[in-house]
Amino acid sequence: MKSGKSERRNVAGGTSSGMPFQSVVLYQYDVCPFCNKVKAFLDYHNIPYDVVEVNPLTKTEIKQFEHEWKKVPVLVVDGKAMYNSRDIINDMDERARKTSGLTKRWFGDKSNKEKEKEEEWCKWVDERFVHVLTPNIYKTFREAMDSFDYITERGNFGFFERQSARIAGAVSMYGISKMVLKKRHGIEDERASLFEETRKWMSEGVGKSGGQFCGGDAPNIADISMFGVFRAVKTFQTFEDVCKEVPEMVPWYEKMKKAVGESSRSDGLSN
Ligand SMILES: N[C@@H](CCC(=O)N[C@@H](CS)C(=O)NCC(=O)O)C(=O)O
Repeated sequence: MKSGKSERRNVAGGTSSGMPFQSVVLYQYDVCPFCNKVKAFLDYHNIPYDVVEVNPLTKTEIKQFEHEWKKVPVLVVDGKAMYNSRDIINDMDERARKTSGLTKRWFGDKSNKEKEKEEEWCKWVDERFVHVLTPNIYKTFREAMDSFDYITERGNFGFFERQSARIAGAVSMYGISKMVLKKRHGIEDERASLFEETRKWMSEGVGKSGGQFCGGDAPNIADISMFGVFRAVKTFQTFEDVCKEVPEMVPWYEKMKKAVGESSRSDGLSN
């Protein structure tokens, strides 16, 4: 789907709106939760970016980077590669704050208490929520197949690669999810854990902020991260089930959707 923002996007050639970056390129897997945190952050700040879809089998696209660990996301800003979603977002946030022309939504200064809360929930998203969410998209074999239909459609696969990755991916992730991921993260019933953690986010993360977001009256980085992670699975059964079982999450998600706005990808695709 094309985004209405695309006409003012011109990453490779720089931008006309006082952006401090000439070029921002995200190396990603389309449904990777960590990549989706970064995309939500860039979209929120209207930072134009190019996307390079990495082939998860060969990883050819990221072999050029020197980092010892070959994971996505990698964000390359004016030729400098950055790794690890939280570091990427923190670094970009720092730059966003220094550049008044950059962001349409200036956060204002955060108190130490607000920063601590933001950090605590960002950590929780990375270390708990993402790991509870992932086995859900492979919960049944049907869901694993649906997930891989989507993953391989949006991902960077050749025609034959796609056909084999669909089946092989669904079979292996269905098994890995049951035998490894759930055990590693102490999950018995993946949906029940997901509903429980989503309720926790709403009651403790958002609920105790005194505002509509974890950040209070405006989203903080934890809101943006959580939104990005959910948005990655918005077409999946998992998301539909969360909306049904944890209905208090829906108004927050809708407000976040509005706050983040359309995608600022230069290819015009929506996230
Ligand atoms: N802590 C890292 C985790 C990144 C991560 O685990 N990415 C996964 C994709 S969701 C990955 O690239 N795994 C290696 C692989 O696919 O081989 C971050 O926040 O960026």
